[in-house]
Amino acid sequence: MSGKAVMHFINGEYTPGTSGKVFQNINPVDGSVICDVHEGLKPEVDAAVTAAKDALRGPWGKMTIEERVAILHKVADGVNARFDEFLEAECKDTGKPKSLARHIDIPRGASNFKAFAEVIKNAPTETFPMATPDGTGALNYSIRTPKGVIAVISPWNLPLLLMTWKVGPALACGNTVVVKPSEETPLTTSLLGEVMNDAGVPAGVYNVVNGFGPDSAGAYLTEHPDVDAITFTGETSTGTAIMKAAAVGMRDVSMELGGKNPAIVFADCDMDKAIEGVMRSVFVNCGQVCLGTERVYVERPIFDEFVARLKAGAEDLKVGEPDDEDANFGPLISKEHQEKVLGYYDLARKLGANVVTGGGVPDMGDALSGGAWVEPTIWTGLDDDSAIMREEIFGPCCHISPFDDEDEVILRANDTVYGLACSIWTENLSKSHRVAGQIESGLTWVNSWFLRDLRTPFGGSKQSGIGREGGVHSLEFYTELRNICVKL
Ligand code: NAD
Ligand code: 6OD
Repeated sequence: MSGKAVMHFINGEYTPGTSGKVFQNINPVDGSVICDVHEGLKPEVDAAVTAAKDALRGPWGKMTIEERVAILHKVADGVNARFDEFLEAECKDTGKPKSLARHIDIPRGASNFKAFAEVIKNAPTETFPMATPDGTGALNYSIRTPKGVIAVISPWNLPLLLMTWKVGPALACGNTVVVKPSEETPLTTSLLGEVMNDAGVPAGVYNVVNGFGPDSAGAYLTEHPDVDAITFTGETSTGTAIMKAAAVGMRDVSMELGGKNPAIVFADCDMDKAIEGVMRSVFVNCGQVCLGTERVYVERPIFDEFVARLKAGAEDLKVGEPDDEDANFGPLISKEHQEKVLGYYDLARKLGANVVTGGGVPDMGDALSGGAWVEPTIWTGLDDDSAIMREEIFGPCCHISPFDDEDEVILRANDTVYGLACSIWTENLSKSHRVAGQIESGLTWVNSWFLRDLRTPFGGSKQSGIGREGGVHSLEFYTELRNICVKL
């Protein structure tokens, strides 16, 4: 083991807890052990939730919005001041290229705090003056108050970005949080505790308990009766388990779940832009982005050219370790996930797919042979009802199918239990609006992908989620809107 064991962060202090259990944090690049992680069970979760509940009644609960906003700006500045440490930690946990995390994960980790500080500072509420029979009238006005203790359960694919995407608005609205990061990626969530202390966030406002889901910190946290709401990002099946836990005590949930996202490429697209965009949406972060494309539909006249150019792009990706500044393609998160993705690679072959490129494990040499590497992979030739076209793989792979007309492709794109994201590639403005409006997903991009404005609603339809976060929509989840009626 190389690093110090990762501890929980409870009531402003790092603690190993009392469970006496640790698990290993494994480096996906080569399978080596990065460090041990203390596992939290019921006592650690109890301590964190109690600290969070008490902190609501402490200085945090009495601060003005302006004071809270100033502190959140300091948190963002604190992340930026320690940018290289966050970068190192994130890339160690995930194996992703530093060139990627430097532009996405860490900057967004900081900006999530600033964006929601601004939202809460500028959020209006409503007022209704009303007439009364005695002629004196009454005034209704609404106020937003914090919901209380928020449980934040986060995944491993964009660990800091997705955790702060929840913690930022939760704190901006005056709540306190207990975070359970993914067992695969505990480092940046832990490091953020130091930043919170340095920024003057009162003890108990930001708490972290490490561990797994079932029979571990995740389940104990979501079952805890003093947790007032649960915000979750992860697999749809995990979201189902968490909703069941949340039903006890009628706790509110926000669910950001899986997807099987389509890209629709019309013959009148700008081919260079479409190839560049679909390359990113399929392969960035080794395909481990919830918004990523796994089904590509290409209008028949340009099908062969598109397939050939995407193949060339995939074969041009530079596979490498995080420190390799030329690398734009890292390993998957774990050997377990590698096994799952390779299982789909095998299944595609068995189902008769044409393997356009990839389908195996790259030769990374002896030193990296214990890592979770897979090849970027493209298939053609499968039916829309095959498992490859229906199940979320969450790897660097896509299937490309031809289509002949607009109505057909809309039907096929919507033929899924998921509804998270879609991208449409066309230079025809009317068509882009017409098609976008008929796609059953929470997020549709035209001639772009993962272009984010944090003021916009973010979330999934169907089995991709419940609720919307982002901008003022986050306030709906992280606050109670109360009406006060004053008889004049
Ligand atoms: P996961 O569901 O396996 O785990 C997510 C978190 O839930 C982890 O912290 C895990 O420990 C915890 N957990 C697991 N079981 C639990 C339980 N019973 N109770 C409480 N907590 C539990 O997801 P993952 O593998 O970490 O992430 C990949 C998945 O996340 C993919 O399906 C992807 O599409 C989805 N995702 C969705 C979005 C979105 O915005 N919609 C964003 C990122 C990832
Ligand atoms: O950009 C975001 O705010 C966000 N929640 C992205 C999710 C990416 C999924 O992997």
